[in-house]
Amino acid sequence: MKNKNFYALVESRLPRDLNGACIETQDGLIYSWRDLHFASARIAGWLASLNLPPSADGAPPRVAVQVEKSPEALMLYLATLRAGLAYVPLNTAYQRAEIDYFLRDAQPAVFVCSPQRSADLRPLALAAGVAHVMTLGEQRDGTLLEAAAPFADGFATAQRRADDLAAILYTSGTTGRSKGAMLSHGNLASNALVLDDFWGFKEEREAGDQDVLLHALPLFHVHGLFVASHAALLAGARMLFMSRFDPKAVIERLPRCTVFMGVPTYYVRLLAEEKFDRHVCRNMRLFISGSAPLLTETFTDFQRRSGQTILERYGMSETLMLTSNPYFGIAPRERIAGTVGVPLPGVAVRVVNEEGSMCLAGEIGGVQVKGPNVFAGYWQMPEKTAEEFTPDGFFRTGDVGHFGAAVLSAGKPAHYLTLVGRSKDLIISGGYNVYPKEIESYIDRMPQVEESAVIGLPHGDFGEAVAAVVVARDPALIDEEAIIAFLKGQIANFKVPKRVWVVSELPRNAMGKVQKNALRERYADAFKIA
Ligand code: MLC
Repeated sequence: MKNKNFYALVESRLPRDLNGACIETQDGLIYSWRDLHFASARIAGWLASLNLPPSADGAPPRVAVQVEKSPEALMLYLATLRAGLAYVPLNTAYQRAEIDYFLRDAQPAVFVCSPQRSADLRPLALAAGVAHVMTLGEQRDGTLLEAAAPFADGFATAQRRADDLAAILYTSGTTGRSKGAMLSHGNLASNALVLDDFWGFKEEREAGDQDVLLHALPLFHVHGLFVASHAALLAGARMLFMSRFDPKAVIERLPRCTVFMGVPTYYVRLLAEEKFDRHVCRNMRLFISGSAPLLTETFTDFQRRSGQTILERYGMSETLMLTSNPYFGIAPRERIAGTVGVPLPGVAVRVVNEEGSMCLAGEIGGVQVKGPNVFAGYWQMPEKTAEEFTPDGFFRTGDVGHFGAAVLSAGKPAHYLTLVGRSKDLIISGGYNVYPKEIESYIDRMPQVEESAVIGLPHGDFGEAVAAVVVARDPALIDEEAIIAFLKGQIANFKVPKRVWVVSELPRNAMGKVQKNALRERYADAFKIA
């Protein structure tokens, strides 16, 4: 039987010359393909030596990881797959209470955190039942690499089937409780192979040209961990790793690169730099944007300044990549601003109205998807999983959109998808999803608070910013500062409202439901778009 472990695919694509550069860090350190392959073997060897048993339901043991970005963090991810275990990446912004929830929910056998957070998180992890707590720092420090050092440079990648669990990605939920999206080796492989072709990596490789990917995204979400890293790994492309996005450092490195991927905030910040121009982008063949809507204004400004047409694509943790504007064979203008392009090969995308019938071109409805890239369900939430799938196996994305022309966007070709909103109450800030319900539940815990409504407001830098409107039991007892101070340290900073208004009551409709639209209108200019 062919091994469907995602790492087996990576292995089959390793460049012939293993001495070639695979990752280059900001400090100028160069890791070869051999380094990547050997070091991931040693970590996989250590993981295998733990002899971790699968869960009672057969799920592979989990390895939860909250570490800063580094080549070793990528090696740890690959090692986890090689050893046949499931990877659970956690945002570095998550605070104690959030980590506690994820550890109790995922029940990992191994937790790896940064050395700086070990004193705080180790007791928490042990109390949650984690057997092995290790550390991994940004500078090759920590206990994990020490433990892995004695193991062999070779490791026989564990045999896995396509539908075996490879990773669990936590996404916040409308109810405030995060859900773990279970992705299989087959999900990862099918999406990576499609993108290899669709975005021209394969063509470059076959032409003997080596792509260089400027990797500025974090390594704990689909975009940076799967889309970007997988593209480079399968293409044999060199990655220039930046520990975090910094527009000036990106501009310095762009002349050596061919591909860049980012969230819209990255493009807005690049445009704010005087030095960003055509010359800087002279060797670039592709800029890709995703994870949040790209404003038409950013798309056109970018085109004018750099001569490059951003390719916008659409995906999510549960489904990996779904649609993309075209790369090949079509004039750049056929990357249409405001659309997320066409369904990727092998991915079925349909727009369905409230009666469950397919929408006509231009008619707005719920976006549903099916394909080898779509996840199997939410970790230990069979009911939630059943709710989110239709009887014929399509996943309800929660996004609302239309194919082709619509009143709002006349003239778009019939097979292009445009997203116009979300059926779920969700804010996307700088590429991170924030569910208002979760933030409201924290604010409502303050004894001085009667109730709260959390909304997303237009923001020049983050696209949308989180804001809260709060009704106090006694307005003299609480203010914006106190509410923000209460939230910081409990939830990740990107979820903390950037503004809070204390009011006497919230607007409600006849049914008594809070009218968030009215609030969004009232405070629309709070973060005036630059
Ligand atoms: C940081 N801050 C944010 C924020 N990021 N606030 C709102 N939204 C965000 N996204 C806050 C910090 O908490 C801090 O607040 C202040 O801003 C400065 O922090 P920072 O760390 O210096 O911020 P910065 O490094 O500038 O980060 C901004 C960013 C980053 C845009 C570079 O958020 C980022 O890299 N985003 C990418 C997210 C991503 O990878 N998404 C992919 C998801 S996958 P304070 O109060 O402490 O000052 C997905 C699927 C798909 O969605 O299809 O791709």
